[in-house]
Amino acid sequence: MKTRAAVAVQAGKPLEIMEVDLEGPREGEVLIEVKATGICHTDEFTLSGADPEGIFPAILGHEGAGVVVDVGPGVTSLRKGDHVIPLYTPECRACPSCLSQKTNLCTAIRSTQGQGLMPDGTSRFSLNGEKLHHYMGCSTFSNFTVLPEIAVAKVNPDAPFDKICYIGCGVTTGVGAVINTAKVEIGSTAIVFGLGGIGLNVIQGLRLAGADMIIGVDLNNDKKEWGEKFGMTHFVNPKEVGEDIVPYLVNLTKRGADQIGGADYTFDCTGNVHVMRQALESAHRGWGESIVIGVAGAGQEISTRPFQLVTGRTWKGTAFGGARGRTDVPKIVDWYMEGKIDIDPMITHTLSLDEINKGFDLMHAGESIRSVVVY
Ligand code: NAD
Ligand code: AHE
Ligand code: ZN
Repeated sequence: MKTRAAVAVQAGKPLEIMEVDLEGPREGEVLIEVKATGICHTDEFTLSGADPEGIFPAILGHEGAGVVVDVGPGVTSLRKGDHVIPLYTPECRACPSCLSQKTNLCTAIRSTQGQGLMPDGTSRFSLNGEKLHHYMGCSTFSNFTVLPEIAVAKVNPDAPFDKICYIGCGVTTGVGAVINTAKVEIGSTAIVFGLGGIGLNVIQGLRLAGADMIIGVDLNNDKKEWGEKFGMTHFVNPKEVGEDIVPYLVNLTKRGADQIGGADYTFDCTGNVHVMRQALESAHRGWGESIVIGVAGAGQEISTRPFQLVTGRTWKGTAFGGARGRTDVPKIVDWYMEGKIDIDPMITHTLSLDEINKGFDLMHAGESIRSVVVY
């Protein structure tokens, strides 16, 4: 079949909207009509050329929602008409990682996914007979896409596509980092670095978990109002602190009899390795945990004095908020439908596929939280 898609032809170039060829689903695969897709900073990261796994030409996008329109042979858990969210972190429930119950990082199809291919090593997308690559196993910047059954979560059919697409990455990543990865306790102190589409969801996750002090750090003062909407209690702009931000934050988190300072939990939502260090070092001596969410470019490395770890701080990372997609994503959709979490105010811009490059411009300018493309 033919489908309209935004194609990443080359790193650093705007996406090109065109009609491409899409093969139907093979064994264990489903064809999905994507109804809406968010634009995540990770799409920008890959398009920019900073992603060591970036492959071109490719169809990017990994934050979608849509409807199953066809199923391949052997598919048992999905049928035509199901409302679904594509999963860049699948859940096969059979690989050693899934069976370990220690991680959400299913390894069943990770190697082909990283090569921009379906599990059988081929692509369903092409243009004039030339292969186009899949991206993060999702390629939601195409009106129709094919996914393996294990990478699809079936969700409440009453939920609006243009909002729940955000659960396909940003919402789950932010809320899940708090609940699944950090396992934040009631009364905790926390610092969130970077108040974009991920950081604001960390903030709403912290509110949900009952954190007392939720400090947001961003270079953009417009983010103060945004953070406060979702539960932030204090805002810090490093440019205005006029000193090293770490001692400033350690001082700010001194409470009652505990005059050591440092937050119980800190989160990097910037992808900047210098910020990751600040986040680790502003965690509390003895027990503070710092969670890396941001994705850093090829060649970037993190560093700190080992003494920071010797004295009891823990550095952790999280992908997709530690969520097991087929199990957890439907629950998060229900939380949204029940009013337990907010999504609507964070979707600041709704665009057509033809306008998708504007979504990247808005992100660069710091003017959007999430732009969503509606097909
Ligand atoms: P975004 O562009 O919406 O937000 C980034 C925010 O960080 C902006 O508000 C910006 O002003 C702020 N910022 C930039 N530099 C800063 C600095 N030095 N100090 C303080 N604030 C700073 O991006 P997003 O969509 O929220 O994504 C954030 C990061 O998370 C990206 O690196 C993205 O690739 C990554 N990500 C990771 C996962 C995962 O599973 N681990 C999932 C989604 C996104
Ligand atoms: N390809 C990059 C890493 C990109 C990355 O870390 N991706 C996150 C999701 S970001 C979503 O917006 C992730 O899930 N990582 C786990 C995985 O298996 O990819 C690189 O540096 O090579
Ligand atoms: Zn993402």
